[in-house]
Amino acid sequence: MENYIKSSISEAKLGPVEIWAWIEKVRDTKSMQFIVLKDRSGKMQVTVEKEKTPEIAEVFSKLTSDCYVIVRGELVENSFVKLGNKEILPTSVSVESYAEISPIDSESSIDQRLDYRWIDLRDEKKRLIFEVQTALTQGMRNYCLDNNFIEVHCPTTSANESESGAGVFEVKYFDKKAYLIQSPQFYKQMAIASGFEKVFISTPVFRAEKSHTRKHATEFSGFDIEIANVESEEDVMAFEENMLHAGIKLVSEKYGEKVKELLGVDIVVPTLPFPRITMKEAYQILRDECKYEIKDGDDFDTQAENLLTEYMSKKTGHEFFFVKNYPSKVRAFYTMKKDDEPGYSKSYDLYFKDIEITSGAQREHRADILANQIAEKGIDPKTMQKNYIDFFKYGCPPHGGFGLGLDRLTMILLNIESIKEAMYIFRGPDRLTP
Ligand code: AMO
Repeated sequence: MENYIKSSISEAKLGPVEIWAWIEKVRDTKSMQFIVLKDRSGKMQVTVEKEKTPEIAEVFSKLTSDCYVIVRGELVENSFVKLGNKEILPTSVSVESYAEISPIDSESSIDQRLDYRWIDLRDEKKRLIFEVQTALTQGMRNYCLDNNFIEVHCPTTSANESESGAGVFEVKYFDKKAYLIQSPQFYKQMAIASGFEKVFISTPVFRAEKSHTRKHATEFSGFDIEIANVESEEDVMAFEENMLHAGIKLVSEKYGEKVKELLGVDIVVPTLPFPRITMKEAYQILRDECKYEIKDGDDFDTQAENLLTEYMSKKTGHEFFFVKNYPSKVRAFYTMKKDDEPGYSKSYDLYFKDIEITSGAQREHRADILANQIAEKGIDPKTMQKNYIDFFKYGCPPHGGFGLGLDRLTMILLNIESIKEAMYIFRGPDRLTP
């Protein structure tokens, strides 16, 4: 009885092997069969001489692409085999799963492909997106851990909305109404009031917005940070640019070459610091350089954003830039106002190429001022007393933080056309499956 060594395709050694793999294709000729197996690590040929092993040939003759098999046999060298100059001469094959003909192919539309996302993802180019995302979060996470951060896990339900303006999903919570979190905003600020000083949260975030754009999803992955003892938004921005640098550097080291080869994209590790402009400077640039009419105090619309990002990219040659000190009226109630510039706040957004990937700010940590700011936004502060404003009534350090959209970051980093392809499973206004 031969002792077959179970291994992945790339690790298989010459001699008796056992390979668990997908069938990529079967080529059946009169006297021979050539089968290509594939797993995550690579591809390998199985060669069957029909006359020698008719019972094995019989099994393979019924198999099509995407069946899943366990093949045992002898891995031998053969310089005629294009695929790695090796082949398996099988002694047995067991079919673990038969596959019907795939309902999608390379011509299918993105929405057809998303209907069968698990098949769509079998492509190594698609898998690479998630290998990159894993390295990206590993790099960012390591940066947080090296800086003594605590990771906290929080509920995705809440009694309140935290981001006025962004839509919220209501859920039935026994006899009460609850919301799915639009951001872990309250929970991360609570950690600061708990004395945790530096926290990060990786969590699903929900937005009930009927937007059909390349950058909107109704549920996405938030990577959120909150830091105590910040003196302004600048401390938060400095942390973020370093964290992103660490994440992208790891991606470049681990996957730079593969991304170039398979996706044709250069992973550019950004230089530090990232360029910064204030919102007032942005108004000036839009009016003077881009000939775009915008009033002080207004938020950007899409056209303003496009013009500004194009200008900044030309001017700085950098793929990232911060816009800081937004008018208070366009920012959430938790944002600290600027003392020295009435009407403006200690807030920022970070752009990566033409897409906003982060919002951040120093927060208002004084309970009475916070309650006033909530009222100014037309919300009754009593509705947020117990589960938010009270966090700041019993002592709380000054603090700030940011929310980073991981899917948008992945999309821009890999030059992917739509967020639908940058996230593992997309959720949008018309999609709740798979
Ligand atoms: P904001 O609402 O700007 O800020 O969200 C933070 C980041 O989340 C991503 N994002 C989205 N990604 C995909 N689809 C969407 N519909 C979507 N909406 C937002 C973006 C965005 O920059 N609480 C604050 C953050 C903070 O101040 O800490 C917040 O949620 O990348």
